[in-house]
Amino acid sequence: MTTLTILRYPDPRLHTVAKPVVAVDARLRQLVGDMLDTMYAAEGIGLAATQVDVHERVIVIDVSEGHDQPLVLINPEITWASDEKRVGDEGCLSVPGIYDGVERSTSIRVRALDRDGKLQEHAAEGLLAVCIQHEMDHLMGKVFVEYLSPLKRNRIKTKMIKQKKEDERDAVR
Ligand code: QAP
Ligand code: CO
Repeated sequence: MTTLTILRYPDPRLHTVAKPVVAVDARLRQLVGDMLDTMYAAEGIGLAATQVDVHERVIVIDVSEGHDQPLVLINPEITWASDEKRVGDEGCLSVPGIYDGVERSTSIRVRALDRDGKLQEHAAEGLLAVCIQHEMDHLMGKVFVEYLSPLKRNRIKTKMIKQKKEDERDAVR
């Protein structure tokens, strides 16, 4: 079991645009395994490679109750998104303690390679659809707080910087 360090907003590396994966090989499967370990350890429901400072198009998600249904999306592309949208509260492992409303399509279709390199198409709605859209934003260098007002975003930024300083102080104590 290997857990990776999750970048915290406002780290500028979170704004890197990820490149397509060129081969689903042993190195990539190791990355996927480490990302799943990291997501489960942090009690998250989704994690994009961008958040662990790997700038390739890889996402892991598990919205199941038992945390036993991992979904791995490599080079994901949204092939359809409903015009119907809804505002729902989101959080992010890179912005701990912050939750706010974001408008997303309620239903989507996504095409992606799985961890065996096989092309799959998934239909998603509800929390899964929201989570896929949230994680795909990360691959484009976008963090959910960027949908909020500049006032809210600046408050969050200040809070995160203060929290980081406190964490660093606690680490040497
Ligand atoms: C994205 O986020 C998401 O603040 C995944 O203290 C979230 O796994 C999509 C987490 C909600 C749709 C709805 C956040 C854990 C986990 C925190 C996460 C925290 C501990 C966030
Ligand atoms: Co996130």
